[in-house]
Amino acid sequence: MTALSRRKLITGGVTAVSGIAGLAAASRLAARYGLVPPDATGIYAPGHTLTYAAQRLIGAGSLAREFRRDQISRPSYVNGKATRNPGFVRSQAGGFADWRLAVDGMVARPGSFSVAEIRTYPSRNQITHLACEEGWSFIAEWTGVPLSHILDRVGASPQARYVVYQSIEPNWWDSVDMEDALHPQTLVTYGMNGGDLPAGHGAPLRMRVPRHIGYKSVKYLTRIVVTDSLKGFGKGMGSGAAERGYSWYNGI
Ligand SMILES: Nc1nc2c(c(=O)[nH]1)N[C@H]1C(S)=C(S)[C@@H](COP(=O)(O)O)O[C@H]1N2
Ligand SMILES: [Mo]
Repeated sequence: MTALSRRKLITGGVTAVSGIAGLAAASRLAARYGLVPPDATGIYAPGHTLTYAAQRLIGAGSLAREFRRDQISRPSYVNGKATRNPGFVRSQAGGFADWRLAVDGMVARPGSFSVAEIRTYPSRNQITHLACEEGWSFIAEWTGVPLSHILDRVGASPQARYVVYQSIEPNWWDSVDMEDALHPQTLVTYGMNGGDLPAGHGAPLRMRVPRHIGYKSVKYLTRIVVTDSLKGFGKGMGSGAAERGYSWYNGI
């Protein structure tokens, strides 16, 4: 069977049984094809699984909307002040000269990159919408290097299934599957609206995942880990936010 006809078959199966009565059956089918998200436990399991499986099978590869420059929100909404994390404050005082982004896990060439080094990689600009789960949102232009470029550089293993990313703030970490990690709009950003990324928006480096709700765009990025399982990270739900009650998969 070709990949396309296999995908059609699975899509048909998952959606055909997706009425309320079919949730459990859809979950079982999704499980068989590795389409169960890491936070699918207890009463949320069928709903989370169905959302994720349907997105992966039907919405695969789609792009988040991009806007025109005159649609950029001015001023940008900032979710409070910059972090007071001591490591951040110290590094900021030195102009982030000592900030490092460590990239390891299932990679051939683990590395630790300075902000200056990351700025030399091929960059991309995009004007996208960031929506918080609390109801506010803003449009901004983001500049950064595609995560896929960094994964290429370090030689990420083809067996990898997820990319975990961590902030200098211990509670803020998240992960995406390889489809979102390799997505052309998923960027490690250092610029916003034509200037440097402001401290409150996550300087000096921030993961920007415009296909997902705001909390997946983790600020003050310090580490990226390539892995085939999320079990060894925190409570195994793939996300600090998921441990606080939000969904791991929250695609838009
Ligand atoms: N490190 C870190 N990343 C974070 C957060 C945070 O508090 N700390 N807040 C998240 C949430 S809930 C949202 S909605 C967005 C807000 O982005 P902004 O501060 O650029 O407006 O950042 C996300 N990334
Ligand atoms: Mo948020």
